[in-house]
Amino acid sequence: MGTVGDGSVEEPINREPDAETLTNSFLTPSKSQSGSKHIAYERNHGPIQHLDGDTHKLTIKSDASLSAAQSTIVGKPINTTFSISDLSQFHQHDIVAALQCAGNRRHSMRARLDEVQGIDWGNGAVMNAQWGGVLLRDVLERVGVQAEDGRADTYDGIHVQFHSSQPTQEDDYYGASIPLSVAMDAERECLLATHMNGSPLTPEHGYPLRVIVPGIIGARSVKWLDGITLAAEESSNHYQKRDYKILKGDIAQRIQETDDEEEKGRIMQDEVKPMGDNPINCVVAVPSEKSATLEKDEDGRVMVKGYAIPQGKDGPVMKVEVSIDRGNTWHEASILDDGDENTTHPSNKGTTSERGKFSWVLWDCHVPVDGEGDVEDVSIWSKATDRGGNTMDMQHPEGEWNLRGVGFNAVEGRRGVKIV
Ligand SMILES: Nc1nc2c(c(=O)[nH]1)N[C@H]1C(S)=C(S)[C@@H](COP(=O)(O)O)O[C@H]1N2
Ligand SMILES: [Mo]
Repeated sequence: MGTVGDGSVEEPINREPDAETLTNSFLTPSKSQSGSKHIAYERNHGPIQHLDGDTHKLTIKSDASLSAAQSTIVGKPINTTFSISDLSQFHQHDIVAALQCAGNRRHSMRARLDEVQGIDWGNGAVMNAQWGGVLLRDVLERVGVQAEDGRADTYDGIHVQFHSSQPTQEDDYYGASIPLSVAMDAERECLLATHMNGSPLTPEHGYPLRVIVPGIIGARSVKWLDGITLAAEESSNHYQKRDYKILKGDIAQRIQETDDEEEKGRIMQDEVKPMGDNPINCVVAVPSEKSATLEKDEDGRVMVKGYAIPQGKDGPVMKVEVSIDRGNTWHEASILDDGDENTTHPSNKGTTSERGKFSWVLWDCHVPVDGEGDVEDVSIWSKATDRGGNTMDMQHPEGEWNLRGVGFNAVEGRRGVKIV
């Protein structure tokens, strides 16, 4: 049973903070201190679920689609059920990871490039949280999946499908999948999460159990998780097969030109691969979307602030640079949380050398402004580089269009700003 404010299948709750509020803290709280304001973004394709953590069950199965060889890896046939209390018996693991909706920054793409389909997200459809729970890998190993370290290709063609019995707008449940190689990758640290920032998940964020797939678009981090199926196919759920895809060029054109809904779906389903890793991203949060002017300080500098997210598992972000002259001069930003204890794996100190590999970084930069007078129509660019060497596309500073407005990561953060 839902309560007022949970949204419905027809009108789910979707909300985000403004980017300035969002970047006030390294870890994004679910709500403001008084509890009156939602802070961490919420993305729902159906009503928020209120589940009972004492009776909730997660069922893990293997599927008949697996070949004989695949069944050997998977340890066939699997059909096991865990309660939340069963899961609490596994080694408890914490990671700090950014969770970003693929539609983050869609408004900028729409306003700047061309019309796109989807919720008009600003720059706040992202959060950075400390997630606690158990490693998906540990649970899969327990039910019989072989750990094939160094031989990940033996997982080829096997998918881990996630299931949530939540009615959704486009399907009768919410589902997603990831390749088994990702689920078993020790470097990826996929979690079956029960906690966010040290407290049990709130209903909004998936209580009592959700998936967290670090470095991969938020759509795969299934909330209110009640089923996992190991199969030779991706999840057949709408949100895996017919949504969250980058539709551009000829494919976008064909989809736009046909009125046949079935044909549109078929093209999306059969011709385009699902989105996976987040692209590297760097976003200007201050000046916020609402402010059209920036004031110089007594040293003739302006203050620009933001956040940056690494690509896939190639984090952390090592460097952020800012330009207010269309890329002629770059100024190195300070990464604010550098060395901060929050950027480590909090309860696993000493067991990993990784510092905030899946975390965002917050940054700020004093940018010197040439000359005395006001400057009109300034574009603010910001560019991140991660440990894997990924950086942002300088060929298309304004960004590149795609039909669903997903994966936007333009270096141009703001345009039309006046410096006074
Ligand atoms: N069951 C379920 N899980 C879900 C969704 C959903 O609608 N239902 N939305 C997905 C999407 S698109 C995103 S971006 C993240 C958002 O997580 P949040 O609401 O905790 O911010 O959850 C994912 N998991
Ligand atoms: Mo999303």
